[in-house]
Amino acid sequence: MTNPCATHPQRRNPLDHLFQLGWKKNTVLFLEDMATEPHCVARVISVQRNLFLVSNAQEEWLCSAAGKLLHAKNADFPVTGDWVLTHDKHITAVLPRQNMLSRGEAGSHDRHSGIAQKTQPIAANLDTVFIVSGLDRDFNLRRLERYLTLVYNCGINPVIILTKADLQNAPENFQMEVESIAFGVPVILCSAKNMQGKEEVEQYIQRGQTVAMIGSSGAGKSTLANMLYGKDIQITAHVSESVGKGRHATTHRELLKMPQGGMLIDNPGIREIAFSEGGEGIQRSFEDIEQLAEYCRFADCTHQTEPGCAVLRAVQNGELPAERLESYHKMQRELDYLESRSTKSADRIEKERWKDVALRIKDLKRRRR
Ligand SMILES: Nc1nc2c(ncn2[C@@H]2O[C@H](COP(=O)(O)OP(=O)(O)OP(=O)(O)O)[C@@H](O)[C@H]2O)c(=O)[nH]1
Ligand SMILES: [Mg+2]
Ligand SMILES: [Zn+2]
Repeated sequence: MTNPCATHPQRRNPLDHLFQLGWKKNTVLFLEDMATEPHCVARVISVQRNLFLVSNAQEEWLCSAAGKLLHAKNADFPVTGDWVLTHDKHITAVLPRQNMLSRGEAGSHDRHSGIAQKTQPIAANLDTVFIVSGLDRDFNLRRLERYLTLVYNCGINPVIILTKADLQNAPENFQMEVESIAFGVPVILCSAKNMQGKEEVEQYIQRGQTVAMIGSSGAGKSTLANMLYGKDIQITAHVSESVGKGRHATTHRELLKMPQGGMLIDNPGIREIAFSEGGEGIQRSFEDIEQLAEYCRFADCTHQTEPGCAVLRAVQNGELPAERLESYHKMQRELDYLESRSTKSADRIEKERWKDVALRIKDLKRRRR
């Protein structure tokens, strides 16, 4: 396969087409300059080991990545959803990311803290993350709290999708329960059996938007992708409804171009939700506790044993479930640990990458003269 940008000079200005893949006009302005470069801007559709399937909305082709990117410590390794520069079937640079959904890598636990030591990127440049949870055994408010914190930590907007609504007589009760722990987050009831929720979900996958789905294995992510697409494009697992157990069906992630115009990323199920970096997530996902905390006697109250603690008082008089506060404390400990460990902020890494890309472009221009 040849590099489509090299063989079709008329396609060297693919920026217009890139809007079909979710390109944002003002994300990387200097790329207008790139139009005459022998480089091609493309989006990573799927990643398999060190091989990357990329698209410029006209063609798809496989790329390897320049050694520098593969050796770089995680941060520069191209992930699904990344915008990249390609040349001769090589990814030469990863463009600065708008955001990145990532989590702590399973099995990379620190023996003492029990906290993941490595970051596992899930996808980059997202407008929304669908947190998918089935209304079967999968349903768990504490787990949803963790997902919310994970997504907020990455600075992305969550939408909660409760699938398998057909398995419950009163799914609205579950919806209300979730709304009570997810302030201002849209909570949508869905069922693949009767297409419930399709229109509501569709508003998030319109042209220009990119969405990634996360959730446990068997939650119904691929089934949802199929329902939205209108035909079976993702493999799903068949599970017994009475048991409610799922097999891992989706093994690699992929960016799907949806008929609604947007891009949807299906992911394999997540077994454990470990955080990969500290952030503002906890304040966003526990707004109720944050609000109560304003009435604590001490400004730096940790809501554990302090006198005059408004949060503990709320637990005592039944306003705040004790499990929710426990969940908050546990996440707070994990995030505090991560914060203390990180030496370089995500901001700083991103700034360095910008500098690197700008230098490369300068260099290209100089050589052309
Ligand atoms: N009753 C009912 N079953 C559903 C619904 N959506 C999904 N399922 C079933 O749930 C099982 C798991 O669905 P998948 O879509 O494969 O789940 P997944 O989240 O993609 O799982 P992984 O790829 O392993 O992460 C399948 O057997 C589906 O038929 C639904 O709306 N109603
Ligand atoms: Mg799947
Ligand atoms: Zn307090």
